[in-house]
Amino acid sequence: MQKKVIFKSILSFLLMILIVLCNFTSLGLRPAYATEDYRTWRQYDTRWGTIHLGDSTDTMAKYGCAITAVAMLCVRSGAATADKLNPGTVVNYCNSINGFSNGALMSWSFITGLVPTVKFVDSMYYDSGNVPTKEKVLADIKNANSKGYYMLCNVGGHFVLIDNIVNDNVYIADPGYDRELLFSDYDVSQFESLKFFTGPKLPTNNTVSTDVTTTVTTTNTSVTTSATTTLMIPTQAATVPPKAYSTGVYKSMSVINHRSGPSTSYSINETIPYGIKLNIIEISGNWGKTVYDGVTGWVCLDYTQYVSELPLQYMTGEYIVSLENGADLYDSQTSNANLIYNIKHNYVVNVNETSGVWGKVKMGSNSGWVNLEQLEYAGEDKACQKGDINADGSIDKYDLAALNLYLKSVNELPDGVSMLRKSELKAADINEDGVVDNNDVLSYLILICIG
Ligand SMILES: [Ca+2]
Ligand SMILES: [Ca+2]
Repeated sequence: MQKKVIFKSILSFLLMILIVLCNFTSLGLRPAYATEDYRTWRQYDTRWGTIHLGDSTDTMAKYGCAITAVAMLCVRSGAATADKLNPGTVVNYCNSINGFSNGALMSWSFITGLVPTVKFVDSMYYDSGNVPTKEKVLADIKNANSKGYYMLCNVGGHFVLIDNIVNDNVYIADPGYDRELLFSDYDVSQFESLKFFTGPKLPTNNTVSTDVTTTVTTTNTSVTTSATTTLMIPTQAATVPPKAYSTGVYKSMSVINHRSGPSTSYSINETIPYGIKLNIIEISGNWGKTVYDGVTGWVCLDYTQYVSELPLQYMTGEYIVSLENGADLYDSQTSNANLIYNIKHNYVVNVNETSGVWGKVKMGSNSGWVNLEQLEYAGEDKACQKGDINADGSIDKYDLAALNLYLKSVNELPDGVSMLRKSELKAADINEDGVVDNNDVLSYLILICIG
């Protein structure tokens, strides 16, 4: 008995040491150098690559370009130094204020809470009504630069920092790749938007901000570096680049009102949750006409984000429930019909038939209809490496956690609703016996603990 107790305490002591060691190694503590160049920051850096964006399965390594780019912008503008702020600090802060929804940033203005002298001003979107050509984008960037803005560019779903403008060359700092010239490295026709910010001083085409001069080698030798520290932000507000809305598909970026006419003086038909894709069929100023839940009305487009040109066509295949409150499955194609089931947030369903905005989902021997405006099309089957369920490039505790959650959910969910996509399930079957079960958990444990 006595021996057993001693053995137990030795075991727990060893376990404690192991846990402490694991914690330190998993933090990947590296000395932070004041002279670190923000242009070398990559979203997949081991210091922050495994941090999740909110409570989604998305990681910095996979979707951290926006956070990494905004961290770069803070240092580039002289508002922060690389020894005090990096993409890890920014994502942790954003998580602490619940700044993500489904892994997507709720608002760029969050950064002011962490770095008070950096402020998000506005976005300029490119689309069929504002076609991105090299001449157009270059003029927009030069114009915004002359107004005192620092900029991020969405080059097709990926964010980069506009670092320097030298004649007609736009140099970038890229969170994903070792790329440095905007127009040579990216296809301008894919550009989606520019994001404008102000910093503690006006941007100048200096080679680097003063905080990071020591380690940087630069090719922009002909640039003047004068007056980088003496310029101050003008007291009057800078002119915000005008927004030109055009018809197309827009996504609600907050809870918005669906009104009977194009101004706030019209009555509210219904509120539209965050993350809903809307077909905007007519424009009146900053208002867009759209049919939502069978009713024609208007939404203020300032609270939306442009997604694509019309029309929004629904395809069959896997869909993910993007709404916090889930999506309702009805016995016919109207929300007045009988409710069959509420499919919870982030769950996956297979839509095997579509009719307008409605998608048919088979659930056991039953089937029902769900409004596809409330779901996110999962796209083509993603290629998952065996074991890497969340497709972040490594097989680790996060994949194991995803597997455990899945196994727990299987008994509670009806046939046809799943926590994981088909391709993710294929990856989860790590022992390749055709079923996903506790034997896979065992295989994961062995792989993660023993390596
Ligand atoms: Ca993984
Ligand atoms: Ca298996």
